[in-house]
Amino acid sequence: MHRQRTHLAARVTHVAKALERRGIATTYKVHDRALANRASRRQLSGSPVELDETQRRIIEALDTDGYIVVPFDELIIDDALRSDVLAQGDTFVADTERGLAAEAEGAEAALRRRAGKEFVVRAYSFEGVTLDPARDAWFRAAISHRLLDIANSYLRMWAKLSYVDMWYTAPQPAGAERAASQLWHRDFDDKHLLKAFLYLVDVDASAGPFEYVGGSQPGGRHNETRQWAPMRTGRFTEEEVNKHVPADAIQTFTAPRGTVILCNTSGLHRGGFATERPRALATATYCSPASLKALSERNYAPAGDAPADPAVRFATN
Ligand SMILES: O=C(O)CCC(=O)C(=O)O
Repeated sequence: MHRQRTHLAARVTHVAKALERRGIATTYKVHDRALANRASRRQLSGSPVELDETQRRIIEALDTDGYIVVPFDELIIDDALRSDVLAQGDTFVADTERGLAAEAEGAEAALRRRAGKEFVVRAYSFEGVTLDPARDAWFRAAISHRLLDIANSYLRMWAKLSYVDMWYTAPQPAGAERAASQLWHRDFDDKHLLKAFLYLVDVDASAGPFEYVGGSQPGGRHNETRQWAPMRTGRFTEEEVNKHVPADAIQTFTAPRGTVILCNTSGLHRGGFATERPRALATATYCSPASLKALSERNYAPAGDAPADPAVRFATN
């Protein structure tokens, strides 16, 4: 009797979860086609932006390949902003290394990590931080028109800035296997996605470089492998990727400090499997309003009054 009840309860939970997943996916689709994203597409077409040559080149590459690598000084041309961001990165790296050293000495773990992805130490994580652009240079860069106009133009709508953070990935212990986002995957929470990764240290092959299958974004030339769908989670084995993707489509981004990778991570990607050297980067995610309605969570609240600029206000609220 007890065993039967346990079995039934498990089945009910399984069915309820499946229904919930279907409901979330339906909410996303409705918002993508008819509601939030439609309104957002109108916002962009109602107030078109002027892009310069660099921004146009970036969007063209993102459309074709799903990624582009840009030196930070081409992306952010404001010298003071760039140097503030890099200084903020240096402080984050120094604080994290001090925290890791203290933990190694037996201090209670005080650094921000997320369950299941403990190999990444985060500046903010999902702990409800309030970000003030006057004090947070990376946030300021993320909402600068230089970057926001690229995100909006690539996504063909006013984007939401859903995630702002800095990550530090310490080398894994010898013999560790790839786990979580170190394995090939597609982000399941939006197909209208643009992530920025700014390397804060030199990243070589031993520091867990970010990797991407060029053209694996929705609509791309290498998009056949288990295509993106809302809530479709799961990892891809190396064999599966190699079977469907030519070797030269796999991009491994070893690069110096001050390199930015912009990329649509609903395409196939992985990274952060540091083996010898640590990797540190600043990251920002732009997604569609449909994603925030159904599938994503914002990791910060903007400080102070709503920004006067309508596209920035929209992105951060
Ligand atoms: O840490 C990495 O390089 C991978 C990051 C990732 O999978 C993501 O941001 O979606």
